[in-house]
Amino acid sequence: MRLKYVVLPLVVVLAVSVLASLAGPPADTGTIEGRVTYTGTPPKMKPIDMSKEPTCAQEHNPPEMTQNVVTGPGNALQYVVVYISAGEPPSPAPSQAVRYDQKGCMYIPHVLPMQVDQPLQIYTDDPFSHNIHPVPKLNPEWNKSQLPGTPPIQTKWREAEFIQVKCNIHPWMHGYFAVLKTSHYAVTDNNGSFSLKGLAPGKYTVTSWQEQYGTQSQEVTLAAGETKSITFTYKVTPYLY
Ligand SMILES: [Cu+2]
Repeated sequence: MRLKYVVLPLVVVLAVSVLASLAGPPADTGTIEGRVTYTGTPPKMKPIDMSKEPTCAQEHNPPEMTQNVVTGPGNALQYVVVYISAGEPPSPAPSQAVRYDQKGCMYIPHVLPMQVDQPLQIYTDDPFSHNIHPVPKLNPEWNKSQLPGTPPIQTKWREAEFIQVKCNIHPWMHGYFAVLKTSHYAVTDNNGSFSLKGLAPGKYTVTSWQEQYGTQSQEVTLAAGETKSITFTYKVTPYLY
């Protein structure tokens, strides 16, 4: 009897929201994009000696270089995390997992961004054991051995922070987890470029983080549908801290 008066509007509301989600972000959202660059003389990265694990030494010929400070054309800095650190409510954790790989005695990618409470899957692709050892300050610390051919480690992080990742078997293995409260983040590519899309109009704090040189922040006010371009510049020295 009365049911159709309830069901019909509900169907209409559902259909409209499905159509809206198919159309992508609302037209009035904007973008903050730009580059991360350096001035000064960056430290020289060194070839990684993998002779303790001959399979890896053979696989990387010429050897991989250390990744503490990776530069690109036009004074670009790669592997810098750029993210919204204030100006929006925390984003809900996505159910989709992020993937981290141990491959050829390297962590791939070198810097892996994710959100607080987002599932993290750590794979090993190597025919020998690793012992992955993240070193957090706010989250609980752990290390886990992973034999070849075993399923990925399934985990997540409760607190936002930048976590150094080491391997207790291969001391040269070195990477970072960037655990963030926002869904608006990027890691710079070899041109130092980043793009934060789908931002509602408002005033934001944008922060960049580089593993040797730390964080920098800028305030950016974004009007509806606007694209703003900003640059972060790090003063670098030939020495690692
Ligand atoms: Cu290892």
